[in-house]
Amino acid sequence: MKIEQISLYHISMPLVESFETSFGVEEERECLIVAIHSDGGSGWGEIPVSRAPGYSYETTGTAWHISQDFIVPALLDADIDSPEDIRGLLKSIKGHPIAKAGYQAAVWDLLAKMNNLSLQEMFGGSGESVKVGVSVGLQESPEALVERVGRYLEAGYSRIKLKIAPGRDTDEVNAVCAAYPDLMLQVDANSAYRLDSAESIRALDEFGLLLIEQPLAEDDIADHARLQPDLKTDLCLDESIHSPDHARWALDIDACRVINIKPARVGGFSEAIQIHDHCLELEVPVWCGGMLETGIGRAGNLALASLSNFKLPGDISATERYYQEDIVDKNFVLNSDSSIDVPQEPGIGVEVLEEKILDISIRRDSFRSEVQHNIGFGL
Ligand code: OSB
Ligand code: MG
Repeated sequence: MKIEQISLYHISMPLVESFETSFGVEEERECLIVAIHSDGGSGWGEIPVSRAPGYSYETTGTAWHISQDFIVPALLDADIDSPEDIRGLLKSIKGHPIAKAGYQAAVWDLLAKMNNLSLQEMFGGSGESVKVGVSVGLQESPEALVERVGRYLEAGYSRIKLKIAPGRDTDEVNAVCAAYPDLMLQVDANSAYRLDSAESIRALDEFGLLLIEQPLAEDDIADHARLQPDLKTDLCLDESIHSPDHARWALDIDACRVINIKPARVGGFSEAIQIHDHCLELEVPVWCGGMLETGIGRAGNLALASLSNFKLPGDISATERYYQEDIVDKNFVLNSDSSIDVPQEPGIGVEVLEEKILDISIRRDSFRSEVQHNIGFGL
């Protein structure tokens, strides 16, 4: 299959409510959407970056640059038989795993559709639905947080993740635990603490949390390895894991006992499956994280989360938790057992609403290779 054309869209979607974390507040979700066109059809992928480099150094700006100047030229006119080929073609481009993952995702979608298989079948997953939870942003006060959590429980979520930050941690967790003692609860610090200022992380050890996600810096697997032995609670790494190698290194030095797999953060679904398989072998549970993806990215995350070692509920919530209107034809809805159905149609399993994408595009471009046909150069 030859890659004939690549379309790139920078879109902006209003979130149903603002999402505050230790690195900032988001009201509008900006990301890039990729379409890869070949004679066999089109495949769609998402690059779930943000406008600002709060969670990752990759932003809509860096992803556009690395796409336009390096990724797209490397892929146009390439002959592709498998998503692995994309990895080979992009090997010489350093870093930028989230950008690369969008192209790999589009190729997975395209190849799956050509083979009439769902992504779940392509990945080797199983089951009709996957267990999910919800990630709750920082709130004004512990009381407001208890109220917000209560509404998510009413909506049917059985696992709650609280965002924490220095000074907005123990009182908040205490209040939620007092209000809902049997809740499956975990917290996510998004790298906001340092080893020498992690007293509240140690204090959180008394609450019987499912896990504590990324308390220390992204580039500090070593200090996570110092912290983990002092805690009963499992540490889980998110930002620190950018590749299968990072997962292996982190587990080699016992920096965590759980891994949050976000296929985009680790460079693509192939890398995500590799990490899953490595963890399965070591009996380390994994779960599927999220980055406020649109329906395009979330469809793939659902398929991935149906692999057997995704033992904990994913951050893959219903469409209405994120967006009033999505860019795919179906909304993901929460089932009564706190699960969401895995799409079963070919490829990502949902139809992309291209008109809608055009409506909300801030910038778009379409690339074709300019092949210099042999026309004799005028001789
Ligand atoms: O750290 O897991 C995170 C959202 C954007 C970037 C990073 C994170 C998150 C979330 C929300 O926690 C997950 C989701 O529901 O998509
Ligand atoms: Mg996280």
